[in-house]
Amino acid sequence: MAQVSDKRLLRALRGEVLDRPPIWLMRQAGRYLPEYRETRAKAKGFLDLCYSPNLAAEVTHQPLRRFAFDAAILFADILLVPDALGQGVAFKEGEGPVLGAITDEAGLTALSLANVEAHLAPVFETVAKLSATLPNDVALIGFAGSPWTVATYMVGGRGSPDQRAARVWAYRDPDGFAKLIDLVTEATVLYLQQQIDAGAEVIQLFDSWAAQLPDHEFDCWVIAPTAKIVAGLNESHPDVPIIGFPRGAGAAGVRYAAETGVTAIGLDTGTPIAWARENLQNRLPVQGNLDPLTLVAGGTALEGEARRILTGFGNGPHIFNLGHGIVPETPPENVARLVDIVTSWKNS
Ligand code: 1CP
Repeated sequence: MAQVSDKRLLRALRGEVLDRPPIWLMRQAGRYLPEYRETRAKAKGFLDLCYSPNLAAEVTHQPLRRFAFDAAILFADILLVPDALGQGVAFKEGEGPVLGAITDEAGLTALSLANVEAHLAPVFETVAKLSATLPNDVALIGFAGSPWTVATYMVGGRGSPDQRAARVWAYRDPDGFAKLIDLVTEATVLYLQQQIDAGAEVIQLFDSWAAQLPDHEFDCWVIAPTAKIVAGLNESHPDVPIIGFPRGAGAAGVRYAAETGVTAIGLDTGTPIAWARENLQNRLPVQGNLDPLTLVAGGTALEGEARRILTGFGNGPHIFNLGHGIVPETPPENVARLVDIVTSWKNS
């Protein structure tokens, strides 16, 4: 039988209320660290960095050398899945990701599951390296984008403020759009199973663009595919906890928590603490939800908000994190200050 881990993140995910919550931060590796920018300059491009196990493992380690985080998150990107499906993804300097947009069912013929696992093999190698080299008390988080969020990039061809292209296709031709979602769902299950086999101890599903969907769309494109991924992973790897992050879901987060089967739910910056305590934390562990911009501001704003979250969620299972990723202009010393506040906290 698998041994029960006493790593702080895993204890919180089992529902334990701890003396202080575990802490890790979304995008804890990245452009706000000078050593990341240095490693990044050595790679040919961003994708090359993701597909080079030595470099990807190095940037995953970098924040842990500076800060006492309780977890490391694999360095990769949610858009590796469309790349592995054959869509062709490029990261242009200063512009973000660019993909050859697929806007109707005919476009799906360009995609195939056949090469997904072989294409993503370097990522599994990164996970294996991390699993062998991380400190004993640090949990290793693997991740993927959720199918809806990944599809918004596949259909739009780039990031967009309102995910218009995917939403229009989903309304115009729900059956065709469902085929795209099913394909991404299947690829994601394979991808995450192999991350776990290589040593990932926790999985996070990023649904960064889950806001703005009406009830029926939220059920079809956010809840249903997430539930399929959770069921697939539970079947092959029943002991691995899954954190779902449906950013911007608001009150629909209650249905998401009840119906997807996720172990824990990530809360964005705008989620009111008292509401989340009563509607979510009473049923499952919650993660979040410090505004990443308090980390840019620092000082009393950072300390006040961090303490408000620690106090607000201190009586139930909680993982300290941001409500969205660290932004590049964050001073690293503010991250050090935050980790200090959280790791010296004692719940009363
Ligand atoms: O040039 C660079 O160095 C690129 C910056 C960068 C980084 C550091 C990108 C491009 N991706 C990443 C890494 C990354 N992306 C991680 C690594 C682990 C960590 O957290 O430390 C993770 C988990 C992601 C996930 C990701 N990628 C998401 C979901 C989380 C979120 O922030 O909402 C999304 C939406 C992406 C797409 C993406 N990757 C990169 C860019 C510029 C974008 C587009 C964002 C947008 O549309 O606004």
